[in-house]
Formats: sequence, structure tokens, C-alpha cells
Amino acid sequence: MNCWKTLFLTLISTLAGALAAPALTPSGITENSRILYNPSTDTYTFTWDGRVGWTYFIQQSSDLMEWGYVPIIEPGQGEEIAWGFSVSSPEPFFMRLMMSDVPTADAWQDDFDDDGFGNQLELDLGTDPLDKTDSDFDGIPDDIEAIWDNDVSTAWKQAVVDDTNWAYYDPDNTITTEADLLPNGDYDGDGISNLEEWFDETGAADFFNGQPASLYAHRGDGQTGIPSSVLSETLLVSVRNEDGAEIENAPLRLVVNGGYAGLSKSLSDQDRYASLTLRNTQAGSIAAFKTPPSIGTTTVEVSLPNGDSLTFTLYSVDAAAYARPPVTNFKKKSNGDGTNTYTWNAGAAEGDWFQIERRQSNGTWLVIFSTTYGSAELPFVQGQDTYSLTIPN
Ligand SMILES: [Ca+2]
Ligand SMILES: [Ca+2]
Ligand SMILES: [Ca+2]
Ligand SMILES: [Ca+2]
Repeated sequence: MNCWKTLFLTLISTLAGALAAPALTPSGITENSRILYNPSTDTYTFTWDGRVGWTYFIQQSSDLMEWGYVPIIEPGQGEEIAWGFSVSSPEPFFMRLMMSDVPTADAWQDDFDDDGFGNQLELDLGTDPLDKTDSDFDGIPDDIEAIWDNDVSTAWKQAVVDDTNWAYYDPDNTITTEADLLPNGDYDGDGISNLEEWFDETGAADFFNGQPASLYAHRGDGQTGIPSSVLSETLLVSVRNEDGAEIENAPLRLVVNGGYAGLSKSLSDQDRYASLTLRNTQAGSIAAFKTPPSIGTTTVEVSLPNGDSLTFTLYSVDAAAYARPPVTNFKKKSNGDGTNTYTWNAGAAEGDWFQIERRQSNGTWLVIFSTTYGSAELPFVQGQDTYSLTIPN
């Protein structure tokens, strides 16, 4: 254990600001720092003049050679700052201030040396929050690298490399050896670095860090289409915590079971995948689905690395069975305000859908609108056989 830990395990109180001194003008680089001894209580006070806008750290040494940080960060307020403490061993000790003029709203969470590790975390790790010297220019500061190499066990790193959920976190399989795993990397994408996850024991291969999470399907289940067609609704899912709040950026995996069908990342994406790894956004995660070229039922399994899953069931049916009563009297009227009103006659059941397509000059058909009968744009009306839809040009 470092000497400063011995010293400060017996810290008796924080007296910051308690002396209510008038505004001070610090003199010199030491901010009038001094240690006062109170023989009647056998305690010490380390005190200095804190200037507004500066942030102070304390270092302690027993030999003036090796210095270590005390787990204290103090913003200057234009007043005297004082820390009281007692000493448990008779060894000599020395203290000094380290300071920063980096503007800050939260000195504990900020990262003054801009090395990717916050000030408080660096004090916890025992690294220097004001020094990011990187002697080998590999992007990892020396002090962080020393902990990663010397303190973090090979077994711990290997367990992350061997993670059985790698398909969610590392779909391209780029982390294959210990050397691929970096302290400032974030294997599971939860926003916490691998090194911090080691220190906090939150699980570097667990996006949810032990918290429950569940999948929900918003839309897209039970759709029907003719063979080799892109279904009109994307498969939309969201991930929620146990309070029902949406969790963003959670890793999801979609796998097609059976059938020569394909997933893609949007309705217009031409690439097809038998499986897809996505991160969900606040609106949920979407994937488009193209039916197989033959008639049948296909399922798409959506899962989280914690084991929760749900299934979309999608149908490919022959064109004749799929055909609905013919649409007649289809008309388009321009309203002159940037919208068109389409009208037509047909006999439709609730849940059927209409799709308006425009023939392009090259002869192909472009889908310009698609909606379900019973949706907000086209509310279901019992017995109706005329329809009207106004949409932007
Ligand atoms: Ca830092
Ligand atoms: Ca380095
Ligand atoms: Ca992480
Ligand atoms: Ca984690």
C-alpha cells in the first residue's frame, strides 16, 4: 500500500470553505499552501488559497521522490481551502498541490489531461489525471498502459476475448487475441472503457452491466407478401429496462430461420443478410425483410445478449391467393399546396394495405406511399368502398 493511503485512511474531516476567510490573492506557485499542526488534538490541517476557476489536487510523499495523489479534488472559490487529517505512523511526510486551470463544470467527472479517463477514475486507478505522456505513441498513456499490462490479469482479458456473445459486440470478429483488447476500448459498447469495467467489475462483455433488459416488438410481425418482395413494414423493436424506459445503443441480433430470405438495414438497402447485428436507437431498431422466392413461412429471431428474444413470423404467399378485389376509379388530384389527394374504389378488409406506386421513365415502379387500412392515414370504416388519401407530392 502506498504511503499516502496510510496517511489518508485516517482523514478526519473536510473543512473546505469552513474557515470563511475573506477573498484571497494567492501568492506564488504554491498558493500559500502550508501544513498546520494542532498539538492539543494531534491533528494536521493542509491549507491553501484557492483561486477562482482553478482546480486543485493534492500529492503526498514520504521521501520527496515518489509522489502519489490523495483522492481529493477541490475547486478554487477565492477562499482558503483546508483539509484536516491525522497521521497514524511517525514517518515524515510531505504534501504539495497540483493544479489545473482547465474550465470545468464537474471536476470529478471531467478529463483534464484528455486521455479518455476521467479525473476521479484516474485517482481511483492511481494514475495521473494531469499527465498523458505516451512514450510509445500508441494512443495509450504510460500510466494507463502500466496498469493494463501489470495489474489486469491475462485471464481477465482472455475471458473477454473468449466472450460467447461476441456476435453481438464484435460482429466483424476483430477482437481475436488479448492484444486486440485495449484499455481505452469499449468492447461491449456501453460507454465504459474496458479498463474502467475491470476496475469497477461491471463486466467488459456485458452491455447491460447486470441490469435486466427486455425486447419489445413495435411493428412488422405477421406480414404477408408475394415471393421475392420487400415487405412494406420494417421490423421494429425496442429494448427497455425494468422500469420500461428505452435503452439506447443496445446490441441486437436478428437471424432468419428457414427460407432463402433476407434482412437489410432499410427499405432501400439492396444488401441482404441472413443475420444482422444492430444497435438500437431511441426509436427502436429496424430491419427490412425480403420474402423468399418460394411460398412459405419464415421466422426472424431477434435476441439480446442477455438471452431475451422474440420472433417475427412472415408469410410468402402466391400472387393469386394474395390478390385482393380490384381497385377501380383510381384518381389523383393536385391540391396546389404541395399535397395530392388520391381517391379510389375497392372492397377492402381492415388490415389490408394499399400501396401507391409511380411508373418511372425507365419502366420500373417506384413506391411512393404504403399504408394499412385501419391506420391513422386511412382509418377503417365498416362497409366503406370509396377511399381518399391526401399526402405530400
Ligand atoms: Ca484523464
Ligand atoms: Ca502508450
Ligand atoms: Ca464497456
Ligand atoms: Ca459493461
